[in-house]
Amino acid sequence: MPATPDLTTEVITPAIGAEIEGIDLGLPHDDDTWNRLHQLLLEHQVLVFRGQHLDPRRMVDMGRAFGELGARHHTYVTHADADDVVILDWHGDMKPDAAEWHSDMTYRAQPPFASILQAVVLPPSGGDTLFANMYAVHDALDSGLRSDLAELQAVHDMGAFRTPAYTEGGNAGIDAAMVAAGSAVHPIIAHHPVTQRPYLNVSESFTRFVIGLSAPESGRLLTHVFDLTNRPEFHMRLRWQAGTVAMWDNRATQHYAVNDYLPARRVMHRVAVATDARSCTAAPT
Ligand SMILES: O=C(O)CCC(=O)C(=O)O
Repeated sequence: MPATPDLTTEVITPAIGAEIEGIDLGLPHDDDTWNRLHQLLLEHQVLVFRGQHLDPRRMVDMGRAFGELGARHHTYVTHADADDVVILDWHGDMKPDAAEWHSDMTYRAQPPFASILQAVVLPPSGGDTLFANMYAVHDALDSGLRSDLAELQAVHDMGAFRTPAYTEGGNAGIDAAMVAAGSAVHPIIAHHPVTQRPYLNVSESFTRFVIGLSAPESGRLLTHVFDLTNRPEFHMRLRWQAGTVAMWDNRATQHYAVNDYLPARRVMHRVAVATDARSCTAAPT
């Protein structure tokens, strides 16, 4: 095992993200190193590691250093060498499905704690990913609205993933996909299980309806808070290089994969870490 690496941290924006240098994630590391990375993840919410080129099995090992894997996505294909690695492969006239603000799989009662994503094939330009700090979005809410939202919960479901389900199977296809993906009610303002900080826990991809409101009231309220997530002062923008690995804390962040590169090809590998081994807590409720 290599000596505990001397990590260098470069903050990406005041809101969110840090590039971490001085570590080869393809090598085994001691607990101190993984603990340090976990601490950095809590602090910066998104960690970016350049030049890693991880074999899918090493991505799995990295994920397992943080917790149990699982919560595989209901539609993506998995890698032949490691079925905990899903492949996101977009090209030609396909319609990439992540060009919307979201936190991963919040239509589940226990969404994954973190995701690890590696760029494998990139278009000549474009294909960046934006990340938003949802603590900061919460903190920017008007105080009256914030206390109203603190009392409310919302339903999350699979959102636009209905389209491929319908195209492939009609009404029955949607019903089956909704059952497979499930739906979940979460508080609109959740508390991070480790930092205890409040964050805004609704996304335009997956939050459908505010419990207890009429449809127009729910729509107006959600549109208002989705608009806040769009403000660039809460963001970082990751320009990928092949072999760049990013890890994000799925609990108080959202991300948006910019769809500006087709028909060129973009291939990413992703591992979802279901539980946070260091906090023994799985769900951001
Ligand atoms: O492809 C990307 O940059 C992000 C993909 C994504 O949204 C996800 O992994 O949840």
